[in-house]
Amino acid sequence: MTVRVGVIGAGIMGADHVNTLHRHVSGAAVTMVADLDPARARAVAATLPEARATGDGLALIADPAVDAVVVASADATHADLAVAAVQARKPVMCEKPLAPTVGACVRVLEAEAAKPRRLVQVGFMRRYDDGFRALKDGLDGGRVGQALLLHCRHRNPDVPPGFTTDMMITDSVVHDIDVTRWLLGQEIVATTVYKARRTSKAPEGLADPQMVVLETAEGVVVDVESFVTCQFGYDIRYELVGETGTLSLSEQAGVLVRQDGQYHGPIPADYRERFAGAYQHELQEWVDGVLAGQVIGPSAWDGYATQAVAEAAVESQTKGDRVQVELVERPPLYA
Ligand code: ISE
Repeated sequence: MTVRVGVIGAGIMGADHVNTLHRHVSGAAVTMVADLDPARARAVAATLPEARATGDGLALIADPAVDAVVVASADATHADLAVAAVQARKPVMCEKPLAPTVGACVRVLEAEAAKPRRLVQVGFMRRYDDGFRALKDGLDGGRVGQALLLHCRHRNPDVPPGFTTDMMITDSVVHDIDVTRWLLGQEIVATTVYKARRTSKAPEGLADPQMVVLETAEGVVVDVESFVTCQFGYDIRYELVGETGTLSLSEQAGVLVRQDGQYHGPIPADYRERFAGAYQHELQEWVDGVLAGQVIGPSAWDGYATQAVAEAAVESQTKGDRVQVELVERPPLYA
């Protein structure tokens, strides 16, 4: 059987997901592409053997030739599109963030609760990366005892025009928030953001870099370096400190060279290169789940809880204080 997938959003991530679904995922065919800019939708649809293009995401969701939906449009449109897909009882893989406000995330939770079955998956692709999975297996397997501290480094070479200080949290650190919750299996209860000395390489008005501290329900302290204009490449590092040892994410795939008294290797250019394998696993496991009638990846609850932490961190950015995270009660659907 084949899942007929409609992709909403033909920008960088939408086009990337179309390409991944078409070339690397079995059991799926992209039948429709939507974008507010119909010419952009047509250009991406033209890369496929048989796909229609539209300027209307809601029409794509309603279309009988679409069984399941990928949402990769502008962040502000995510919640409405996810709710429409849920109401049409079509599984939806929604890029992060689930919605740019906690209130809009709650609307998605309510829509799912009304069905009531899981139809929404959120695009936290790091959970599908081999290295991150090995880190979790090591911790869950008891290799270093209980987790005490987690050090995260999240560096981008540069940012697109219009990137703002709060987006360092809402666009970037959201991944580290999600990994923290998933890896440690605990909610985050408080956060404090520290702005470091500002790099001269940051565009006007961007407070880069920052250190985001997260505190979990069981007392693990997590520090996340967010540095979005580091210049040298895309650099993700993790070290978990346990009671009897540490677990570190291994270095990227690629060849390391020892030659002429030097030791060096490649640094990925961006997140699409670094996480190409993770995006493939994410979409393959989503398609397999859709075919089996079960969506099991990062849930709308994960999208909601991550957004709640992100909002608290943005508040801390402006206030300079520690901010507590308040969550609604977790609905039984996400037990
Ligand atoms: C980008 O939007 C992503 O989602 C990447 O995974 C992240 O590393 C990057 O910082 C974001 O800007």
